[in-house]
Amino acid sequence: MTDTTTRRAEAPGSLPAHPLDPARPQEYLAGREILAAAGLLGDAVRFAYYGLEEPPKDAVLGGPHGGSGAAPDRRLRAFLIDVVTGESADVVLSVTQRKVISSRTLDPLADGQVPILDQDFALAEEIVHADPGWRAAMARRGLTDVTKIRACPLTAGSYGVAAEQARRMVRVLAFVQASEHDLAWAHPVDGVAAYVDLIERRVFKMIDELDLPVPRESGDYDDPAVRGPLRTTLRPIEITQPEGPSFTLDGHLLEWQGWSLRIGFDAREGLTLHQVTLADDGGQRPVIYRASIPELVVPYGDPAPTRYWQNYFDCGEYLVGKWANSLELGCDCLGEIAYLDATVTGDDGEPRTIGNAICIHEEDSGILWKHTDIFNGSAQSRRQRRLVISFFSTVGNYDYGFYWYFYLDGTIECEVKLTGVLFTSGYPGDGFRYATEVAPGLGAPGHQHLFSARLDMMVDGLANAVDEIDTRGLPVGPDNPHGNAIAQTVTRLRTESQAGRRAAADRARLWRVVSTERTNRFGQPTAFTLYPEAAPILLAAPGSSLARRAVFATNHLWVTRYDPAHRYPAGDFVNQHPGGAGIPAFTAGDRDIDGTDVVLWHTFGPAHFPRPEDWPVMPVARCGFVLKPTGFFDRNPTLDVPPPGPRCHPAEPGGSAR
Ligand SMILES: [Cu+2]
Repeated sequence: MTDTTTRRAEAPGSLPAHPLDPARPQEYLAGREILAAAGLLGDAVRFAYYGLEEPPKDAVLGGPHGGSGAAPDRRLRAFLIDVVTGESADVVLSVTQRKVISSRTLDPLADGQVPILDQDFALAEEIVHADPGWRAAMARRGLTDVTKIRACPLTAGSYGVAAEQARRMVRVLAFVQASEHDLAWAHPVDGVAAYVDLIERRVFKMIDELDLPVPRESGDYDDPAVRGPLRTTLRPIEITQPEGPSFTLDGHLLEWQGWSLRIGFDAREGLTLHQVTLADDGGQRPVIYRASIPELVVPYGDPAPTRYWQNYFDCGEYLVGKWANSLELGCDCLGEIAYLDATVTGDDGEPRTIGNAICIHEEDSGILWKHTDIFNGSAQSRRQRRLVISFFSTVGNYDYGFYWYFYLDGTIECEVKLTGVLFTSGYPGDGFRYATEVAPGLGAPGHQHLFSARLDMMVDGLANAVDEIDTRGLPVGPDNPHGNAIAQTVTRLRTESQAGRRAAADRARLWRVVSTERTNRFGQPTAFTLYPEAAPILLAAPGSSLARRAVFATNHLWVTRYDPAHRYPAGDFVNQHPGGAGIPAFTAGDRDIDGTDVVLWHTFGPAHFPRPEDWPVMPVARCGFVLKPTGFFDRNPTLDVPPPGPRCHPAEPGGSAR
């Protein structure tokens, strides 16, 4: 194997070099001491979230890394919960000033709950295993050995039920794991849902409505009896870069082929990209101030009384970054790889470093451009390359790979790879509309994966605006007598209410982020354009609980004016939140967004009705979006890319390509 690791970015003990660098282990520890000294850490207090409180943009851009002035405070934000009383608080502290800056006690009815804790996984199982009602429900199904039943703590949502709203609760579904290596997802115990109060540590309600047999067929794809013998016909593919990669990584600053960006990582959002700029005219031109996927909701479409509430917000409720995988060279990442570690914390606020969490490498990406000219005989082709920054996270049954690609021609692409194991149910029989039968008696309900990308744009500066571009054929008329006319219509989205938009595949709808200050040689604004995939938005009914809680997913695009407090599109506290937070609150003021500092919120992701081929482990499905420079450059910026090798030069027929 020729794959190699180029370098590690830094020693874990070194001091932060930049205000946007992720929080370090010693900062988490110092922060915990500050919280303890302020009396906020009793024995029963746990950290449901702990991460860097990024300084506001003006403090970064005006500081020593962007201009003049002092470096901003290093601050951390903690969501604390007392697991005996249930009281939760949102606390911001300054490591620099060694003090608590703010602390607010949450009101569960208005704010909902802090995210699921690590300990809740084991606790939920312990609680149902000890509950006589749940044991009786299992026994009725012939399941008397509860040690072989796995329980999932599933976020409860908010359905206006008084007995639920003031509690910190999860709903628990069960799966049989007959042996240590059995794949439990293959054996759902459908029809039983236990509602668990995590503070009282008891089952307060049982739903036991349906009696489908537990599907028996093994889903253990590691088991030779299930998968069969491994194929022997694949010959090696080796990727070599004998002179090393073309990027440099200095701490968290990554530079490649004119691109410059900073890499961050957060327990809630996972990978974050900062200060993305492109070299041109001897300087670095800003493109994006910050890009991340701060929310992801997975709503399931089976209306069964035991499962209608299944919709998981994997960032706001489960903290997708906390579940990042340690990536293996030669397995997860091929070629000349640089890794960055990520540090998150456990329930006790103790730092936990995930080695090799972020993978950085360069890839060949096929043809960049190519032409054989029929007149001058020039035959030229160039190879496209991309810089890949990625991480993988396992949230329960699913695994998500988050990939950001930067290309030689200025294109930026975000791709999410969805894999892992389907969430399963019993399959009642032919004609059942809400699931696919993927093994005998085993259903996989239809669902969506709706991601929200937060793109804090900065195209050639802070003064930006967003245009919606539609391309349409025009009707026959005096200007179009033969009916062949194709035209673009450009509509400026002037206010936040106007900028709640849906994709339109039949019009090739695009959204263009333009500089309102800089123009290109044609006098047109320099711009980057968002190309959406136009998959369905939220399919849950308007007026449903989920439509209130995931307003962000009811459009493909929102545009807001930058506000440092607007970070999460379903609100800061998502777990059991009744709705109305995030996007609807951010846009309530209907601010002017023409020529200001704008943030785009882009919803994307598949409506996933599973196939039998998605079982027992799902081949990667892809979704994402693309951002392309549009008049940002005055012409193709890759004419200077050299031919890939001597054989790519034909024998000088008509001189070099112009
Ligand atoms: Cu899916």
